[in-house]
Amino acid sequence: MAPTASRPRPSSWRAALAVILGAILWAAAPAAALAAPAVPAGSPAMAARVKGEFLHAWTNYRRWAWGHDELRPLSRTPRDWYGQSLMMTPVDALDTLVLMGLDRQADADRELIARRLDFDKDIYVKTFEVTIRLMGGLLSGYELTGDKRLLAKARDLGARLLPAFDSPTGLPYAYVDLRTGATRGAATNPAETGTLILEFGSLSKLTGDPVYYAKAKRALAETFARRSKIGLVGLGLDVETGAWTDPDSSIGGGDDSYYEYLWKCWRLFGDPDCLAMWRATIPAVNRYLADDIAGRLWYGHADMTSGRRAATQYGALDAFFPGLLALSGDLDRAGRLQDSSLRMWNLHGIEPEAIDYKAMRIVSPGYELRPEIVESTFYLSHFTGDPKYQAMGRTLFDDFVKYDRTRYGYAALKSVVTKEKRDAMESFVFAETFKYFYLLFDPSALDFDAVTFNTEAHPLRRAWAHP
Ligand code: DMJ
Repeated sequence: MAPTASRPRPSSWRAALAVILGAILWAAAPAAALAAPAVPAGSPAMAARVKGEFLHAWTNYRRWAWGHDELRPLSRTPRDWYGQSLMMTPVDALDTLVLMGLDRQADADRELIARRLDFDKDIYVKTFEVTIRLMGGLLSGYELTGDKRLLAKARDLGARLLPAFDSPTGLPYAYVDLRTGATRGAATNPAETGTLILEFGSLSKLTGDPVYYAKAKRALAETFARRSKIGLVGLGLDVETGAWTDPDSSIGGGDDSYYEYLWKCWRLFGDPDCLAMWRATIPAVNRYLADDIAGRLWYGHADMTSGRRAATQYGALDAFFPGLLALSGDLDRAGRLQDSSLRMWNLHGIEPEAIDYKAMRIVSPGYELRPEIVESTFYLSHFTGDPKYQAMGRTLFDDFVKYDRTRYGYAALKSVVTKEKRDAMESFVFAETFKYFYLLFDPSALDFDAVTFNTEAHPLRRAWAHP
């Protein structure tokens, strides 16, 4: 997708005509017809602010940590996850730089990656994280820029990760050594076993080698096959025995993107098996995990076998779910749950990692600069066209800047109560948090219908079908 292939901005007379026609249709149309997506106009001033803040973080990353995985935004020192850099921030940030039209910075970043990113390292890496951040970022970077060096890197990485799937069940080990292919970490969860198909599948389609799609799809299907009789998955899974080690079921961390990839695998590849798995899963999620407390919709935890409520906990990671509900067509639940996410955010002016939604009190007080609530605001704005979501995004962004901005970037919070900062700025801030803010306020920057975002917000398209 070339960034230039973006939606044209409607001229003012066309916009006026659309409003008049909309009003006529509103009066005449049946309720179902009103659900059609209406892309909001956005806010150029807010988009410019977001871009300015993104540049503040990026410029400091460049100055103090160039080539390293991350910048520590309080001490202005670099951090590498595994002692050696895999360029998490440069790869995660590349497509955001392109979408924001920061061409000079994007070119410099792309050269850094193409020339210096080297996967031939004797280190155990997390299969899931490296796939969603690095493979996802390299693939979307390739699709946006046409730079074949990025595709070659993605392929090299994919080949090095393949041994992860060599378990007795086909479920991937949590860690694989990039040089030797040795594996470790039999203990894993559905998010880690089931969030690989978008990246590995795209790699197969782009290279013509079916092995990647096949391995990742098997891992997804093996996860699904282990659902309980009532259709839920748990939280802990052993890749060697295939047995559950933790029966807790939720939409939160450890399960979250497993659901996401069931739907998105269908959306990106049109794979009917993925649609069937989604259809066999989402009713159970809505039945056993959804929770109505005083007229408000939340999603809590339940035992995967009995469906009994295990905890009334919801958090920053769960806040992706309104976006997924909206993308899959359930705007009613999506809107209600998003209102609850905003309530969680407003408890202390910025969201904590987790709350007990029944008592409305904090369970885990940190804020990691997570994107999920912004992501859902973006999807809801796209699908409803309701200006309320632009206003919501403005509130979120104002708070984000107010509490997280530092002299050298953006910092996580130790506690949303005290607002004390932590010396950490994860690469997903560049890949996701700023990107979803930007696209919320400038929807014309990308053709939404042409792409499917991986769980790290890297837009993937059917590039193999329409090169
Ligand atoms: C990101 O790496 C991805 O969005 C993942 O699916 C969940 N956690 C972080 C952001 O919070």
